[in-house]
Order: sequence, then C-alpha cells, then structure tokens
Amino acid sequence: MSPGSLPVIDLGLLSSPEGRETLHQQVYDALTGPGFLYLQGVPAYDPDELHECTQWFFKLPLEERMRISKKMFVPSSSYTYRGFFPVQLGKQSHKEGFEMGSFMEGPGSAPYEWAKFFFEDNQWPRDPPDSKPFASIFRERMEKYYQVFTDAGMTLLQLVAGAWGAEKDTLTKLFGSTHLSTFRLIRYPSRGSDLPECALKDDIVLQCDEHQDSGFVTMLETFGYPGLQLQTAEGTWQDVEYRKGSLIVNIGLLLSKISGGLIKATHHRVVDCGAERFSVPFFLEPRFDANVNVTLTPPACLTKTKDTVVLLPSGKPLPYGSWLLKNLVGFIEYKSLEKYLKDAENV
Ligand SMILES: O=C(O)CCC(=O)C(=O)O
Ligand SMILES: [Fe+2]
Repeated sequence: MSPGSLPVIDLGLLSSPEGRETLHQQVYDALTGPGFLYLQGVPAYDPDELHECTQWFFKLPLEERMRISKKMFVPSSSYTYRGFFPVQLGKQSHKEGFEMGSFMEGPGSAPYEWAKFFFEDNQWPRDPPDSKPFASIFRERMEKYYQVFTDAGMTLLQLVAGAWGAEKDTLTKLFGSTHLSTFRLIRYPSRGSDLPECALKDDIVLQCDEHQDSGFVTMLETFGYPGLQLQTAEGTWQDVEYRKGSLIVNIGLLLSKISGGLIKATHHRVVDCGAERFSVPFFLEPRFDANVNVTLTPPACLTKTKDTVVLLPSGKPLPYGSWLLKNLVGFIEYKSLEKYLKDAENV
C-alpha cells in the first residue's frame, strides 16, 4: 500500500440507491483490507470547532483540569470513568486527556453495584477567573459532536450490515441512547529528554505504543498533527495522512471477532514527532447490556474462504459491559477494577 492510499468512504453517496450499493462494496473492501478508511461527508462536522475546544481545554490551569480528574489521580474524586487524566511520566503512553460519555442528563441507573462507574455522568471544566468565557460553549460543542460522531458511527454500521447482506439494524441495535461510547480529547506532550526504554522501538520514539483498539469502531480527528501510523499486512509501518474534514476510521477487536476475523482490527501507534500533538478519538461502543456474543455471517459468496474463523464461543450471552471490564483492567489506570471481574463474568 502506498502512502495516502487509504480508501475514502463518502457519506454523500447515500443520497442515491446506486450510491449506497457502491458504499457497501467500498466499506467491505476497506474493512477486510487495510482496516482503516477516511469517512468523508459526515453531516454537521466542523473540525475547527473541535480543535478550538481541544486547545481551550488543555490551556486551562492544571488545577482546573485536576478538579475534574478521575479518582485514580485524585483520591477524593468520585469519578472513575469520566473526566480528566494527567500525563504519567515514564509510561508507554505519554498523554493527558478528557473523556466524556452518553449520560448527559445525570448518571444512568446501573443494573449492578460493580457496574456503577460505567453509568457516570460527565464532569465539566469551568472558566478560570478573568478569562474570556468559553466553558459553556465547550460543553455545548462536546455534547453536539458526541452526537455527530454517534450518528456517523450508526450510519457506518448500517453500511457494514448492508455490505454483509444482513438486516440494516443487525449492529446498530446493540447501541441505543445509553451506549458506552467514549469521546476523548488528547494532548501528547513531546517526550523531550524523558525517554523511558518502553518508549523506544528501533530508534523511533513513541508517544503511544503499538496496539489494537478493543471495542467496535474508532473515529479519529488528528487536526493535521503527524505521528499516527498503521501496520500494513506486510508488517511495515505507514503514516496515516491527514485529510481535512474526513474522520479516520479503524476497527476494534470486538467487531473484528463478531465478523469472524474478516473485518480487520489493524495495529497502529503514535510516533513522537518532537512537538506537542493533539487528537480526538471517538470510541463507538455498544450499551452495557447488549449481547455481543453474536456473529455477523459473511456474505454467502465468502463462506468458503479461509478467513471465516475465530468466532466467539457460541451459547451464553455476553453483555458488552462484561467484555469492556475485562479489557479495561488490562490498563494500569483501571487495575483496581479487577475485584469486579468475577461479578462481571456471572451476569
Ligand atoms: O492519537 C491518535 O492519533 C491515535 C490514538 C489511538 O490510537 C487511541 O487512542 O486508541
Ligand atoms: Fe487506537
């Protein structure tokens, strides 16, 4: 694959039946091929507005960002899942961030005590004294773009279902208004001279090590800051180039498994380019109680291909919340949630 050759999926084509058919083929090729694509024509999307929010947030005094920090970093905080997380020096992932979810009108009601943190509402920053007011615009825009990204994700999932010859709502019915999607603003400071061994790979300095995303679909804005690379089928690393106005889309392990491995959850990483970097990923994730032990059956013409393997063990329903918890405890920030794993397995 040569640089810049990732497929472009233009949602503008949805306005005609022929366009939709073209999109089905393009989505199929993109997801079973590179596992990355550009999503163009997302309704109501303005990257400049999001960039302004990102810049404003990370210029707030550290004190204000820490006021809305998660418990892991400020023990008196009552939030585990939503809010701010500061940079952790010496770690593989060198970033700070702000995370919000779908509970905009207050916390949701959790079906189990152990799952309470998944149903947290959002924490919002305030304007510092003597500064030009922006906090209310920030909240308004973040809530607006949470919906814009969600809608784009639902459209994409309908196209995936269509491409596989399945009912249009096969995947979108796992969502609903209380889906667990996370919208994250990230700032990666350049590592400078603080270079832990874990940040070095073949003489390259990494801000975020090679990984696969765990959930369904990730939609990402990079604002033109370089550094994102994907791993090609041949194992080489390729820059993911910027296309203003398009979102970069890649796939998480869960959707890949649901498709029997046909849809690719491509490895990617962020290289330290020697300057501060900002990005905004939106992790599209099902609602807590959605049974994700489902199979997206490949199109009939493909059932005999060698790719149709790795199905989830059939039988018992697997609530998305249980899958998510298992993934989260793999991250140092969420290690303390390990105590809930047993409960999560028994729902
Ligand atoms: O910051 C980026 O460009 C990529 C972030 C990413 O891969 C992630 O947060 O999973
Ligand atoms: Fe990622």
